[in-house]
Amino acid sequence: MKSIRSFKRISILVFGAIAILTAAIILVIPNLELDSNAYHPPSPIATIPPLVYPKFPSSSSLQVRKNVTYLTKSEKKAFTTALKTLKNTIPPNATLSIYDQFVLQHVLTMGFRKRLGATGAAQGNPAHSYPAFLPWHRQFLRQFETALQAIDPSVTIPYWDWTDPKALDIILQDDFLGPRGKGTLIEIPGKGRFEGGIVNSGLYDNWNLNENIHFDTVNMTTLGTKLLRFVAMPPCPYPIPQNDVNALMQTHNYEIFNALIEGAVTLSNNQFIPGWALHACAHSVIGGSLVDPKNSMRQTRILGTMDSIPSSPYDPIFWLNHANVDRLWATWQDQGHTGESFYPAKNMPFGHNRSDPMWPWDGGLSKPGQYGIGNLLPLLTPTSETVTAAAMLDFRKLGYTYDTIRVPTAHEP
Ligand SMILES: [Cu+2]
Repeated sequence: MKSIRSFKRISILVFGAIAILTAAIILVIPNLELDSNAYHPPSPIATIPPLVYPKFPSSSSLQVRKNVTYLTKSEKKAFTTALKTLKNTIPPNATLSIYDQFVLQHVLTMGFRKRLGATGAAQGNPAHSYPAFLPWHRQFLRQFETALQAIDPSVTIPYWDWTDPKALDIILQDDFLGPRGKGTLIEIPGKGRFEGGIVNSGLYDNWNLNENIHFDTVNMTTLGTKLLRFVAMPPCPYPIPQNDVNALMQTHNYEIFNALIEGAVTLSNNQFIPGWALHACAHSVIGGSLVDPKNSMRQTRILGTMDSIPSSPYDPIFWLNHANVDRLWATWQDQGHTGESFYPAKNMPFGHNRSDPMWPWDGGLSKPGQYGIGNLLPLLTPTSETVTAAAMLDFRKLGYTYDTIRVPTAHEP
């Protein structure tokens, strides 16, 4: 009798503790400040889903994104002319040009923190540090390409193969995306002297940046109204090692692929370790930052436009970098990682599960807080489009392909 009573008492205590704990979790979770430290991709030894290969569409009228080193003179001219038109066209009822609004969309993805005043469904950065990094940027590029094509239908976004040592010589020419920066010398103890600074010729005669959306993310101070480049500064190697790309392409798990290509972690002996690589290094190779000599993951000052991740679309090389990210993803998808089993369906922050809409294409479900300098949100023309990661998985459905992706033969379905 006594033991039954004490069992009952213990059960009530245990049940009560569980109830209190559950309530606490429910109350606390929505208030969590999600940041890149909160999410980790799964272990590299996780099980691999069965491989799924693409189904090719019957029509083959896909637009082709080309390697920048193969562009003809007239293709380069068409691309830069369309860029310049977007930069200088301010839509009716707007204060910012079409181009600047793309930059602002990208800046405001960093504004999804409660302490910045974010409201609504989105949790964490809708475009970076989590699984939607790849689909968010696929949609961002497709939108930008559509805007370019409204000016010249022949234009597609070329890609920059980071492993090709010739590519930068072609990109950084006056007849294309302009030279290295000049005028500022940076001395890094033990590493040497580097020159960078303002890029002011060719395309950039009249390329004024809005100083509130062009800033150093470490110190939150403006980087001014001119495009800045500090090319090939430490700590990233250039060209980016082919071995890093090969290792990436040998992974079979979407979350791991996504995290590795974004490039704030690297993989060593099946362990994730913080380190710059791939996409993040491509940003750094053009923009440049100063880092803590004892911890290269800690940036102490952003030098160039491309290495201020939020402001980076202000440097048109951004689009070529992300076309390469997207091309590697497309190639990986075609290697048997096609379809929905290769994207998390649940348990991710809102905006990062397969069927979640991704801000700013979320039908008004979420609103970023104040990020950047001043109150920037009113400068953005809202979009009515709703886009999920699921809708981004098949790049052919979006109407494009890459010159390195094989064309299906006639007998393939
Ligand atoms: Cu981005």
